[in-house]
Amino acid sequence: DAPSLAVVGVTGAVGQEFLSVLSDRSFPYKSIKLLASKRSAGKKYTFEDNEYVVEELNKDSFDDVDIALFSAGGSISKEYGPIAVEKGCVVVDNSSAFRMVEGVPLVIPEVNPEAMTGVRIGKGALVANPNCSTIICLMAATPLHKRAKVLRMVVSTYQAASGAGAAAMEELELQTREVLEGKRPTCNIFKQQYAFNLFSHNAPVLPNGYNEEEMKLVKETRKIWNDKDVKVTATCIRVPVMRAHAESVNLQFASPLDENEAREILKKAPGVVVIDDRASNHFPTPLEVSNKDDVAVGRIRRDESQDGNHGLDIFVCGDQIRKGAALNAVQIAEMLL
Ligand code: A2P
Ligand code: 11C
Repeated sequence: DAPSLAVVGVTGAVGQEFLSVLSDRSFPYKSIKLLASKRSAGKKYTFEDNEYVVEELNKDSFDDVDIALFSAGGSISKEYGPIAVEKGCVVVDNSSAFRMVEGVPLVIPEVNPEAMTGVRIGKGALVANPNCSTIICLMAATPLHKRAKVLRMVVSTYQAASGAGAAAMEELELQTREVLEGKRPTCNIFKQQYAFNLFSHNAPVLPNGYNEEEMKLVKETRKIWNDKDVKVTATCIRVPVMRAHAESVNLQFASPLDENEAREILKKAPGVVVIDDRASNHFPTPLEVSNKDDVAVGRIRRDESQDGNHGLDIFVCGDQIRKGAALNAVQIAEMLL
């Protein structure tokens, strides 16, 4: 029997993408329930030729739901995730609420599918979708890690508006227009001007000086790779790009790995495309990966500051809403079928 589905946060940027991805991938379902806040209750969406009315999320929403895709923020996940699990639902949660909880699988299907062992329809469970920056980084770094073992990874991100939700995307568009018209830009989502600017990621800054987004890259990588010793350091920056993140990743390996072999490994990696044309200076861009499933990798080169072939630099771009969120979550749900 096809599962019954629920989408929590359906009016949001990721919620809408859940619907597109489910449809694109012909995900089988018996029924689908669209859930959001009271503000959106009654709103209508057409999905696969049928009209659905958004319902207000409540504690009875998950009666008879087999799989729920959540993307309505961490506090909603914390409140309603356990209620859904109690009712026997498998929750695939896009928030950070449960990622680091022991026993909750944190899954990128191409990277650590084994983490899904024992999770099945009919048995309530939480499964966490990693942070978008982590997913996009590890899609490229993992095939190299499997060959030469990463000892240390230095990540610098260039993160799109979509990571902060639909309202941030709207604000970027509005501000761009306002600035061009010589008006003062509206700053509701971020405290500073976003259009024609960039700034340190808006996540709270912690006592160690890193922000939460940076520490997610550190901790989530260790959990997903099941390697508590891997050294990761990150600097996360918000750039005025609509929906795809870019990341510069420097890798230090235990075993030598030359750039040509790395390029061949990445060409064969599932969910990865290599765009690495030095002659025409053509490498991945956020625009080229927008609305695409694959993560693009380029600038693959030996790190000349490291001995022998023990270091590589790569540049990665991935659609934040798709592989960074909705697609990865739907792929997790597909593993249950
Ligand atoms: P709503 O549109 O009704 O506020 P984004 O990440 O793009 O900002 O989207 C956030 C999503 O989370 C939206 O679908 C939003 O619905 C939903 N959401 C926010 N607060 C609640 C809530 N209290 N109950 C259910 N859904 C919520
Ligand atoms: C961003 N990754 O691009 C963030 C937002 O842990 O899921 C999502 C935070 C998270 O801003």
